Amino acid sequence: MEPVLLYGIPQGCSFGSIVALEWLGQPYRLCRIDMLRDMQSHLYARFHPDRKTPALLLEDGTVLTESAATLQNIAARGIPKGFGFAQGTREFDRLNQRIAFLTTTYFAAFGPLWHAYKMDQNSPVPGVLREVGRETVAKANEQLESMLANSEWLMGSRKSLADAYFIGLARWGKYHRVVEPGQYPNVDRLIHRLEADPAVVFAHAIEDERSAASSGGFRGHIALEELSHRLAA
Ligand SMILES: N[C@@H](CCC(=O)N[C@@H](CS)C(=O)NCC(=O)O)C(=O)O
Repeated sequence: MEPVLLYGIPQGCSFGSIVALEWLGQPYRLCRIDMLRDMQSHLYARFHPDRKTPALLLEDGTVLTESAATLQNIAARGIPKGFGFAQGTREFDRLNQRIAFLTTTYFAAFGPLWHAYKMDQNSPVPGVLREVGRETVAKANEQLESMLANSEWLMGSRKSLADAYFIGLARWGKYHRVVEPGQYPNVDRLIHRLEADPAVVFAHAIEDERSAASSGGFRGHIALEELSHRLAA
């Protein structure tokens, strides 16, 4: 059976892995995880002991966690068509560097905002965390803004899986109301270019449970309960 991506809603960073699978064009399935409801189950812990998304169930029944690892797994499947790159090449290093920046610095910048989101809003702590988050997100966006100064895409002149992951996180600036339109023109240009991409339109439709037209190899959803027998012992 084809690989299955366990993606999280709402607003999961797994969004980028859905986009990546669409771009790859090979058969895959999706398993929807409501992060506020399904994640604490014993069953989910069998797929991801740390109870996070994404998780990629591979053909041999093993589960790959961590976005950086799942993206590189997806990239490697597309090496023959120039979608991923062999380790040791300059392109591999460049893609790896971009993914590393996004999964560490950029992802972590939003951490205080997500902590605040989950807290009792009557305490003064969420307000403080939101201020910290506003600063960390600004710093990370400034870094991105200069990376994109002379580049159409994060890797330069070609679209890559770093862009797929980026668009899943970039929306958090608007969601938490810490980034204004026009504040980072290069970042905004990349966001607009990506939002028009059919795979991104598809991933939004999937998350929102609207009718979604795949331009890749999507073979449908599968429930978590149905997946457990596929896990390697
Ligand atoms: N380092 C992990 C982070 C995964 C992560 O924190 N995922 C979030 C969604 S973006 C999650 O599952 N959150 C659920 C929770 O913390 O309860 C990765 O890159 O995959």
